[in-house]
Amino acid sequence: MQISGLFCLLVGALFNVVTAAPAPGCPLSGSPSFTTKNPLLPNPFEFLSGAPVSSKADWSCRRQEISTLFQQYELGIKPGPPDNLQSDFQKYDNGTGGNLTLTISSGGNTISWSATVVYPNVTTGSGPYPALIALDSLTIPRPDGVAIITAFVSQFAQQDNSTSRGKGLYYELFPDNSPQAASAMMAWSWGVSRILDVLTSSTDVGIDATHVGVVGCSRWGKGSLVVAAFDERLALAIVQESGSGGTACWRLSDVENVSVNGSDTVQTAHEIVGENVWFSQEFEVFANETDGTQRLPFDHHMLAGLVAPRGLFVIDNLGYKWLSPWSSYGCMTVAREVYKALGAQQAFGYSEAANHTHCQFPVADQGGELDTYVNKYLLGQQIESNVFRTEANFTFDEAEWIDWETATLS
Ligand code: MCU
Repeated sequence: MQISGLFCLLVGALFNVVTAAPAPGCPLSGSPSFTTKNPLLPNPFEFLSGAPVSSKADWSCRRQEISTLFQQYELGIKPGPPDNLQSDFQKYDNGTGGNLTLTISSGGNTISWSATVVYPNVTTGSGPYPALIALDSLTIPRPDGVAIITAFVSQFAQQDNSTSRGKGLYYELFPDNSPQAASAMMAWSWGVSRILDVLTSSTDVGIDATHVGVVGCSRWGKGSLVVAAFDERLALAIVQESGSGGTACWRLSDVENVSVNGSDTVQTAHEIVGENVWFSQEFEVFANETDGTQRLPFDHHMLAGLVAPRGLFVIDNLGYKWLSPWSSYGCMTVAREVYKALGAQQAFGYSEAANHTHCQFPVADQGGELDTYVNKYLLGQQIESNVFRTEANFTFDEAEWIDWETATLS
């Protein structure tokens, strides 16, 4: 078999994968109040029941509550591990990487999904290497010392337009078209979790499963945030130019948006659910109602909060109004409060650069910052990481958008 001009070894490794046990459950502490509209960004440090979140143990439960809420009302439900998962790694015979095939069965259905692995250019040693999982393609410079695993997520759950609902390998495995069925991004998250199952159960792929990150730009940037939010085994998320539905907050994007001749200047929840299938059908209830997102018991500062205290580096671009640069900066300013509460402020980096072409990473401006997060969270270097900046001339006054205080969790 020939792949990209490289010959595979005839004998690969075929093995059964032991999947992670589901996390112990913390039931929802109460019911969201969908009758009240809250134009401010909801309090991450208060349970639905109204009880305060005052310790790291509380946060662990609140984190699960927030995860459940996102699944129920925005992204669709992420199923547990499959009935059976087998993996086959065919190493290229020149040693530069290989092809990883997952055979996944659930409820009598079986699919096969492949990812490519490219090892770093190193002259000594043979791994295991830290790795970045790139969603569909890599849109940052390939970092030194890090393997790149390309996960072909658009094949796993399609995202061409609004007719892509329920199309792709994931839906052959889980043919569910209920309003709370996994959206494309939640399906990607499930698929990437299966790659992590393989990396954590076997050394054959040559990857250090404790130092794996995820990266994507634009729609794949939204995906990168979702993937990291819903799998705590990922050590780092690099979220590039994700815009609304990613690092922007729905409420703030509605405020930033100005309608010109009936068209949005900033992407809103209302626009996004008509454009594509990144979110669940359930979310359309909120997105299609005027100020409906103000009824949600969360916003995307809390999605980013699910990644805490792990590494998160958000890269933005001021060149596209559509990507809601003020909303993203403001939303991430508030998300940082979760990192602060956990004593992990350095794990969260934010950099918003001046106008450049979408997804063309400006190395001269942001390359050093990117290296810092990769070096620290994938290569294990003990260094300072204190990036939080925008090159915009706007300001964001946090006090206008929150009516709660940051907890100190110990
Ligand atoms: C920034 O991500 C999206 C955006 O949400 C869409 O409205 C636009 O059509 O496509 C962007 C994208 O993924 O560009 C590659």
